[in-house]
Amino acid sequence: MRSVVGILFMFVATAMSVNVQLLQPYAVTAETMYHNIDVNHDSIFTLQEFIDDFRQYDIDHDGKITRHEYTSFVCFLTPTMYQLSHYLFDEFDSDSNHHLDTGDFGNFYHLLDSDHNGTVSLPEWTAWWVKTFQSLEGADHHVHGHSNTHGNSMCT
Ligand SMILES: [Ca+2]
Ligand SMILES: [Ca+2]
Ligand SMILES: [Ca+2]
Repeated sequence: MRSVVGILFMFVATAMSVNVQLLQPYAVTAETMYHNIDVNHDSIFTLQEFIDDFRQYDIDHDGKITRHEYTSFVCFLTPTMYQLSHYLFDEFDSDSNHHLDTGDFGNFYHLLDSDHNGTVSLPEWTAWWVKTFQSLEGADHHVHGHSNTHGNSMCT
């Protein structure tokens, strides 16, 4: 399965509980994700590839991905990743309007494009994910304002 979160699942599918440290080394995990989302393998991850990747989460095909759609899909794939999926949703929902759409994907893409040259390179991609994975290590301690109690604590 080709998906950012799907690739994450490959690394943690055997975990009994959410533990982002199982994704270490983070740079290797991020590089694997980059190559999987770069569908045409031209070593350039485009905004369109990112949007296409997320389309599979839009269960009712209304062009928006709600938290419920996103986390339900994660539950379906790998229940052990359910809690982490809420943190990732918050990261992606850049305007905090509780659904993901092309505006969020554009914002996210430009956030990763740290040298503002219009494309997200592998080093730019890796830098963001390593930083995010490291920040999620402290997620249980509620360190940066994100609640870990959105919805149910486990898949139902
Ligand atoms: Ca939808
Ligand atoms: Ca949004
Ligand atoms: Ca760039």
